[in-house]
Amino acid sequence: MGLETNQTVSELQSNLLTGIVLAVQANFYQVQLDSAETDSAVQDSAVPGAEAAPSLLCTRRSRLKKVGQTVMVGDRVVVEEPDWAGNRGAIAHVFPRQSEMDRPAIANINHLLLVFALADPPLEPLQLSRFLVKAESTGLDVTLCLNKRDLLSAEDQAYWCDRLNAWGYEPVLVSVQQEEGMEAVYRALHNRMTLVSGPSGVGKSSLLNGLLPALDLRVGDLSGKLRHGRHTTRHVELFELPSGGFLADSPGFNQPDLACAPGDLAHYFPEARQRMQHGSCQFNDCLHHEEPDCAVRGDWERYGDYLLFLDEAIAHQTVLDRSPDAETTTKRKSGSDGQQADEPKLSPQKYRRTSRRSQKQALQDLLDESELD
Ligand SMILES: Nc1nc2c(ncn2[C@@H]2O[C@H](COP(=O)(O)OP(=O)(O)O)[C@@H](O)[C@H]2O)c(=O)[nH]1
Ligand SMILES: [Mg+2]
Ligand SMILES: [Zn+2]
Repeated sequence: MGLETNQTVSELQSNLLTGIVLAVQANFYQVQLDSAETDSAVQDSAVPGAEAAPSLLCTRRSRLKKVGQTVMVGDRVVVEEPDWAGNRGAIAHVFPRQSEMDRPAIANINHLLLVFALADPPLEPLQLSRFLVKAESTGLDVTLCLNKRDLLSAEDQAYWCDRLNAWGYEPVLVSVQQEEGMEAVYRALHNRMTLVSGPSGVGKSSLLNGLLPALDLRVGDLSGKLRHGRHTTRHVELFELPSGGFLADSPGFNQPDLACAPGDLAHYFPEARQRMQHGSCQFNDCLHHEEPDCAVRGDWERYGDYLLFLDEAIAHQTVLDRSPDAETTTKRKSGSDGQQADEPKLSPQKYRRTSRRSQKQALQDLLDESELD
């Protein structure tokens, strides 16, 4: 009794089971516990064959539901009532998020790895520009990785490097297949929470498979397990890197929408940012189009892309201005969709008293099943 009340805050904290949400399906959360604190807990419970950092299939405490606290992939959480034998637990607390994304729904990402192919499919500058602007709009660090360099001559590789340098980027050229240039990718990923993004067919799944040998993701959109066509990575899931850090594969999307405020757009082009640093426009609200005395308008390569995206941003803004509710129907903010996520889609009884391996399998089956439609 006396001992308990004399516990310091840090002692209490060190008794908390904390972890990270790797995957979410229906109202189940796969939580990987932080290894340092689970070592002793697992040893205490003397579970034969228990690994150093087990992952538990968790539910969300009803207290969290009541206050509308959602749980997302990437969330750092406190787990209570661990059932080591059944690998179950309950999420009792969600730590404040460092970042939060809507599509895909993921928390605490601090780095984007944008992957494009130099060839097969051919590198489309406008598409790359669109992805880069979308990436810049998140405010996160961006690493641009150009894959399949094995398909290009040294001259053609140098051409793309020079061209992208002029855009303000230093791309990392790799061949995932030939395992060339990968050291720079490892360095960029080390100890970060990275979301991998890019169009389909550029080698994202191949890259993740290379980084996480135990993974065996579908390559070429064919299921490794089910051999079922038309599979795309739709559910976001986090994977721990052996060397430290986490990676998430994002659902493939080919044409990210540029739903930003027109006045923000120029800030998402490094070339325009540089021009704004060195000079200033006559008008504070200059959109760098036809205004007099503009420091940004000029003959830089992507100025045409800027004008094209500006039209899109203005069109988006016009829609928003006309209907004040448009934002809420197109954007699913966390907190408001909490109820939706609570809809029980599967009976929890299904998962009782099963081994960790079969629970992991069950979650994977869920993920796979819901990708079949
Ligand atoms: N030549 C070449 N092909 C690659 C390379 N990396 C991946 N591929 C191929 O590109 C195709 C698409 O790869 P995948 O990983 O499924 O791309 P994802 O759609 O972005 O996930 C597959 O046929 C891969 O074998 C590479 O470095 N060089
Ligand atoms: Mg893929
Ligand atoms: Zn201007």
